[in-house]
Amino acid sequence: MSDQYKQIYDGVMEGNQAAVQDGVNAALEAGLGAEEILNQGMISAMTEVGRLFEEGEYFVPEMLIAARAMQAGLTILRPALAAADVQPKGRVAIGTVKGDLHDIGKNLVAMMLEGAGYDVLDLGVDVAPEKYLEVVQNESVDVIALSALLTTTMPSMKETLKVLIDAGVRDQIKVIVGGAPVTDEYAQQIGADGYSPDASQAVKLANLLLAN
Ligand code: B1M
Repeated sequence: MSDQYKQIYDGVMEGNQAAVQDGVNAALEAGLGAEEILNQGMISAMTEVGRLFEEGEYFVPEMLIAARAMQAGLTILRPALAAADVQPKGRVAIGTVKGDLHDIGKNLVAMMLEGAGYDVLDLGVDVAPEKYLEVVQNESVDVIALSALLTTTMPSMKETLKVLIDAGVRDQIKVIVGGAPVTDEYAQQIGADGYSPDASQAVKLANLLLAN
């Protein structure tokens, strides 16, 4: 790995926003391609962060600061990516379901997906089933990701699927679910396409479902 990619990679791993931004600026000035900077500097680091999280070496705080460092770098890289017409791996709309205001886990999932090369549309919290439907109908998304932290708001996941089915758009997209009280069994019961227990596995699930 060249020194410039390594500075970005190490900066993401260490959650050092300034180092990542300096590294991205230096790499762009040196004429390196935006896609290579994204893949070799950032996505490879976030993949490693996900692996360390799964192995219990990184915890949520480390993953959050790494994701924030990557976002800081992306802010600088985004115009160059747009100019280079780099295609995202897919488009994911993510939100916390109706009645639920918890967004820390959802934000982490959004950042990890973005770090993995997805175009992420963050719908925020307290997202009604009808809002997801509107997004599916108007925003050409590939995946809808639903987060719920309360047992009382989990039924909104089922309701969202029903609204998508009733509108005849269910087959156009993949629906994935997660959040502390959600289980694989529940995901199967409501007819979601997949469940992920954490942010790192949400990326793997999206990759699997979209065959990336
Ligand atoms: Co609330 N809260 N809270 N809360 N809160 C919990 C969830 C609770 C377990 C606490 C407890 O009682 N022990 C409990 C829920 C009980 C239940 O229903 N099972 C609870 C409650 C009851 C409430 C209120 C009702 C309290 C009240 O007012 N009486 C209220 C509800 C408000 C509402 O939403 N309408 C409430 C409010 C709040 C705060 C606003 C104060 C705050 C939220 C701030 C915010 O999010 N901006 C808050 C917090 C912080 C928590 C705890 C302490 C932490 C949640 C968190 O951020 N975890 C939580 C207790 C706990 O979990 N220890 C609790 C860290 C985060 C990284 O993990 O969100 O699980 P998590 O996300 C993970 C995975 O779940 C997964 O990946 C993430 C990263 O690995 N994941 C997905 C999440 N979404 C995914 C989507 C996917 C895939 C994976 O898509 C495919």
